[in-house]
Order: sequence, then structure tokens, then C-alpha cells
Amino acid sequence: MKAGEILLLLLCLTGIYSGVIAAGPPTCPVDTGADCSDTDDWKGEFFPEIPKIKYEGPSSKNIFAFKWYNAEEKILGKKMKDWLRFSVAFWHTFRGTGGDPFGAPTKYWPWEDGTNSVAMAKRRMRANFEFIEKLGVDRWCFHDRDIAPDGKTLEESNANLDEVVALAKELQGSKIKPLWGTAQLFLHPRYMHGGATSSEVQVYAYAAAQVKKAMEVTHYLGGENYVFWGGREGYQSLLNTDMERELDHMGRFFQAAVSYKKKIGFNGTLLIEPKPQEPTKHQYDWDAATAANFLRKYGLIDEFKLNIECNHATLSGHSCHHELETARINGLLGNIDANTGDPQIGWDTDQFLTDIGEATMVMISVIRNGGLAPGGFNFDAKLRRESTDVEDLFIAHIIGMDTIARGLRNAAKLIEDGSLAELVRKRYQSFDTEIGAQIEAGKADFELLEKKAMEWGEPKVASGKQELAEMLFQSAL
Ligand code: XLS
Ligand code: NI
Ligand code: NI
Repeated sequence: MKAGEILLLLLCLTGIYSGVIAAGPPTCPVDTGADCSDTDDWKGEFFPEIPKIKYEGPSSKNIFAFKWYNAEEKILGKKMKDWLRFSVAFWHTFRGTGGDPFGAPTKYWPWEDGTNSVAMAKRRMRANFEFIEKLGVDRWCFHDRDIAPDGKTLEESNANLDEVVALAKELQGSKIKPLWGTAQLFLHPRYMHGGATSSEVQVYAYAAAQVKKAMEVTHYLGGENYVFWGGREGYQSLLNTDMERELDHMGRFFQAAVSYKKKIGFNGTLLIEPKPQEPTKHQYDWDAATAANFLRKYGLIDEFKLNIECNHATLSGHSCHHELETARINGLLGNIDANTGDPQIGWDTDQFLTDIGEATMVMISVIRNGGLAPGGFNFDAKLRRESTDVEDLFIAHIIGMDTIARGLRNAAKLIEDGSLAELVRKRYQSFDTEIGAQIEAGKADFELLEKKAMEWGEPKVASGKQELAEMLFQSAL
């Protein structure tokens, strides 16, 4: 092909591609004939075809029924709903468009009118609560800017938020509340260098003002936790970054958040959500261990817990179970963002967790932790780009809830059976001796240990029983 032809071809392709993007969402109504003007009026239900989701048991073939999640059933002495404390993530469920770095949105929910108006935000909020009620959960999670649009000034953004939050409060009734709220400090261009770790003092102040307001509305709505996910708190290059100064700023930011929480009487738990990278090349809250070290250094270890997200765990090169155990043994396991990645895709795909083995491992940690309350399981998970029907929103949550419920049942079976725990107990039994107890109490010095080593001669080393452990684990699935 000649250079001129190549240029023509490229121009055509560009035209087609930008045409797709420019087409944008169709104007409302799409296929329902419902009233969809520039007000939050919406005549009728948002999900008329979907029944209230009930438990029907494992033999049910009804796609709109739970097969494993039976809210009132007791497992290990506690109701399933109290172990699991499920929550719907507003941003994925109601703001997710299916768009990705390579393509335009694929989802146009019938109630959307293509605007980011306050009226649209309120209509979406009504959809949120109908969804939550039909699904039968009691909790939801949000960012300030997913539920209400940015205004031209901070005052206007706060006023928009207040208007939508007032409606949310009314729609929540007495049973539903936020599992957590958070501030979105990553989408707006002002946050391109971060919020609390920005090189610009004005941005630091703006981020603080946004968090202050987001904490106030979370408190007003009865939220049980408040999350900090450091979306752009990290760096792209150490060459232009003063890492020590940025981390000190982040420490100060969190200390101020603790003071403000106390000042307004918010008793919810503050949570840091670790993630290793994306969108920044390196995110400061890399993983649970890094976040724990940060909290200790800045005197915040008793003021915060961690929100472990399974997809972030795998991005940091760990398993979700590893991150949960690291958080748990440090007294920091506060909440789980229940999702999973794809083993063949390298980014945060935020899929619903459907792997029963992984869910069982997750629930082993949760049971060891005595549950997550006041935390819970937030479905920080989205439909695949290709799932475009409204009913897919329900199906995705049902499979996600059933998978974790199955994990709970399996983990309980393992605990009640006791064989795996017995294997672990036996593995360490050499420490259940006088000298072992001395070591564990910090009373065995090197001279004593040298004396014992000489007395014992070459150590006897027992089998690690890895395959037996796997066999016992699988027998519960
Ligand atoms: C992004 C995070 C985000 C947080 C809330 O990767 O998971 O969704 O949970 O800001
Ligand atoms: Ni998350
Ligand atoms: Ni994530």
C-alpha cells in the first residue's frame, strides 16, 4: 500500500472509532416508554421484570433465586446475613458503563437520560434502593461524586451532594445504611498528582475539604465505616518525587481525618484499602503489610483497619487469603471488597467472585476473625463489558452472594470436621514442649539454644503434609 492510501485508511478508521465514541448514550427512554424527562420522576418500577430474590436451595433452577445464601440460616452460631453483611457498590452497579480504555460504553440502562444532572442523580438513587430491596441486602457503598455531580465550585458540589443525600436518607428507611462512604479523589484533573500526596498545597486542602464533607454525609446516613483508597496517592517516577515528604503529608492527612471523625462524633471505622498500582505506577498503600507499616509509623495503628480487595491482592502478587491473614494477624481486618481478577488479564477487572475454592479460603479468615462487623462484604465488582441487560445486574450479585455463602458453608464444614486444624496443630507440636514454650515466651537465649542443639544432634524433621492438607480442603468443597 502507498503512503497516501495508508493515510486514507487511517483517517477512515479514526472516523469510525470517534463516531462510535461520539454517538454516546441514546436519549431516554430506551425501550420502556417510561417518563424520562429532566426531573427525577420515574413512573413505575425500575426493575419490573425482576421478583424479590429469595432462597430456594441448591436444587432450584430459578436464575432469580439464591441457591446457597439463606440469610436467616445459622452457620457456626451466627446468621448468614450477619457473617456476610453484603453491600452493593453504587459506582459499579449504577455508574458502570462498560467502557474500557479501548472502547465506548456498552450499557445504557433504561432510566438514564444521558445527563449528569442532579435530577438524574436522584432518579438513579431511587433505582439503587429498589435494587437493594429486591436483592434483600441492607447495605450500600458510595463515593461522593458517583452519587452527585461535581459543581462549578466546592460549595456547589457540596450543595448537589446534600440534595442527593437527603433523598438517599429518606429512601434508606430504618433498615438500610451505608457499609461505607468515601471521597473520589482520582477522577478530576486537579488530582493528577494525587490528593493527600499532591505536590500542590491547594490540592491537598481541596482533598481535605472533600473528605471532610464525605465523612459528614457518611455519618449523616448512618454509615458504619469510611474508606480511603489512595487512587492517585503514589508516583509515576521517583526522579521528580520526594517520597518521604509525600508520605509525611499522607500521615498528616489521616491524622486530621481521625481528629475530624472524633469531632463530629462519627464512630465508624476508618479503613485503608491497599492496592499496589493502577492508576499510578506505584501506590503507597501497596499491600496489607505496607499499609500496616505506614499506620504504625504515623501513630495510626489503633485508629484504622484495612479494607482488603481480592483483585488488589492478586495485583500485588499475593492471594486474597494471604492479604486477609496479614490483616487479621495484625488486628487490622476490617472489610472485604469482594471481587476477583482474571488470571490472564493484568489489571483490576473487578469481576464478581465465582471461584468456590477462593471463597472458602476467604471465609476461613473471616471466621477466624470472628466476622467482619462493623465491616462486611462490598461487591466492588462490575458486569463484564458484554453483559448489557438489566437482569445481568441481579444475576451477577446473586452468583457473587451464593459463591461467598458457599464459601461460608465449606469453611464451617472444615472447622467442624477439624482434620485440617489437627494437621496444622501436629505440624507445630515440637513447640508444645518446655523449650518451645520458653522460645515463644521470649525466654530462650542463643546460649541455651546452642546447648540444646548440641544435645539433640541433627534435627528430626517431619513431613509438611501439603497434599494431605489440599485433600482435606477439597473434601469440604
Ligand atoms: C479501585 C478501588 C475503589 C475503592 C473505592 O480500584 O477498588 O473502587 O474501593 O474508592
Ligand atoms: Ni475497592
Ligand atoms: Ni479495585
